[in-house]
Amino acid sequence: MKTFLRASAFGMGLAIAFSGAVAVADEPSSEKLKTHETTPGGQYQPSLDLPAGQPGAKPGAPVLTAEQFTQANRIYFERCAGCHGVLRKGATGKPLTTDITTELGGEYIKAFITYGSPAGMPNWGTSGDLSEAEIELMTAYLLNDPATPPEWGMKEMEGTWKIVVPVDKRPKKRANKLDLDNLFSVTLRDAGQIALIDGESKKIVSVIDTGYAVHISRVSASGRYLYVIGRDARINLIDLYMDPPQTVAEIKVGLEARSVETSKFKGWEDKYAIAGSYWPPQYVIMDGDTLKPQKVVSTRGMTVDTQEYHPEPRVAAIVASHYRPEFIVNVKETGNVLMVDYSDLNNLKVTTIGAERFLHDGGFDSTGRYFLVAANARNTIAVVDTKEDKLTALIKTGATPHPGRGANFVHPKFGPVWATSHLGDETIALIGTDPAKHKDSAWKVVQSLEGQGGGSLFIKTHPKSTNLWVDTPLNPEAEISSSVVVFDIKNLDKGYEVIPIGELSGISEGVRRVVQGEYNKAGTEVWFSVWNGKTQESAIVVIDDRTRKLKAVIKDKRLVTPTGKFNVYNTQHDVY
Ligand code: DHE
Repeated sequence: MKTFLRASAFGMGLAIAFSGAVAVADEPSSEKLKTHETTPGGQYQPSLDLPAGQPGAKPGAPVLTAEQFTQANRIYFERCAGCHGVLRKGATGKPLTTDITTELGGEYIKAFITYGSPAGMPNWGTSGDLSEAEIELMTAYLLNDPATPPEWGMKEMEGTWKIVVPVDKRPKKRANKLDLDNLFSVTLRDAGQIALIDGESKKIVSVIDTGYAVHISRVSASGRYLYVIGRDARINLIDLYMDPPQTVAEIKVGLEARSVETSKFKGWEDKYAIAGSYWPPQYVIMDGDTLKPQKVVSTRGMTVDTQEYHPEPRVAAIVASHYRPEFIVNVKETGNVLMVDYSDLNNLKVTTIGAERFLHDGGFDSTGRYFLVAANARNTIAVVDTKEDKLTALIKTGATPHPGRGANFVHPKFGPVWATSHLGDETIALIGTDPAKHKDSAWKVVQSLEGQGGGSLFIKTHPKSTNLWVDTPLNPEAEISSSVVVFDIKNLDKGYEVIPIGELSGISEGVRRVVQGEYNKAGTEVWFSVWNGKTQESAIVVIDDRTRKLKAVIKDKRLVTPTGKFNVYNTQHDVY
């Protein structure tokens, strides 16, 4: 048993008096620590960057100056809020409200932050991510009441809404000669930009400023408009018909966000856009061609299992139904899938489908009828029937499924399947999706493939391809995180071939994480990002899908931290 007693030699001039030394549990063994440091999940936690006012000092708790509070707040939102919640009421991590932290005591908290826990708390101290002074600061911060970031309603949205090019000043028809169907929108994560890259020539057509740490791009039903959302909840509406394509409207829909989508049901094409936010927990429906906000709806409510109130359930993936005028909104912490009917915004009808907690990302089956979404912290895939608006199944897969939008193909034995890889283990789960013709296989894991390791984020194939590609960017082994594997769909039992994308890029510096395969329109090439640090060289590596050989390496000093890539045609038509 070890007690953690450390004098408060506080680099920031903050003297914290903790009431007595607290004995804590055994320091984890070095082997456990190693496991913990190298858990891919620990490296993939949401970070937030929210402004929040300092609450009054809590009686008996260490006092923080405004400067210290601002620093602690930033660290909390960047490192902790993703798991412990903005309001510190707990999410995938434990609650950290002051009744609990006071009971635990300062020394215990310090030790926990320093060493982490095998249950999933990262070892911020021994990993070198936080200095001793920062850990002292965070401990003092946690002994005080949490800061509440501001709400963001219609007034704030309207205050940030900007029409850059009014609808009547935009071209009536396409004004450029680009092959729009085969254009790629590439996230330049740390540059706060996207690059539009021509699929044929592999040349950058333009680089457009967007929100901070852009997350995803989505394309309107007609293919004209591109919606890009940043972590700072800023949306750029880009008109692909202009020469060159450019931002025609902008809005900030909250303080933290990840998802944006556009109406796709027949008769409603391009009419509306929707964005979901992490903070405040809400979604907003906007006009599709201007982003004018029309309806803001909170997602606060009861959890699906224990039916307790959750104050900050974040909006994760959103997709547009092909069967009804509905958006499918996945609420992470409550585990509800909301079918939001946009045909009458005043008399808004929302069907709440109870699924499973911690919904994150997902995609449609090949028919576009069923939506499969990962309840990642529950090792489950939830299936929703978007025709009947009902939960179809909850399927246990491996540890922390992370499909992106998943991959659809016809299995030689089990018929149509949808696949997901996993963050927490090396398996790839194939789930039968055809209840009409392959009833016995439907909504079951019909086969589990073994990939090269955990830390996978995205899996991809194309209707014209017989390859199934699996990345592993968060695997702790450099060789694995800088390569991908590919399976032959016609002969899955043969195992995989490793393609060393990082090496093929010709880049020798950095970790060269290889992330997210994306096909060109024809399904003949697959593009991977080689994602290095902001000041290092990154690239996009294009592989010939048939031969699995290198076709091109796209390098350009403007390609700063490329991550997600969205082929216009495939994104517009939900091809994956
Ligand atoms: Fe993502 C999709 C949330 C970190 C690249 N990411 C999504 C979606 C959500 C989400 C909810 C689904 C959106 C949709 O379909 O509407 N991502 C989060 C996080 O909360 C998390 C864990 C941490 C954070 O603070 O953001 C996170 N994501 C990352 C990354 O670190 C990645 C690898 C690099 C990056 O650019 O930030 C990353 N996320 C992506 C990509 C998609 C995505 C490329 C879209 C995949 C697709 O094929 O549609």
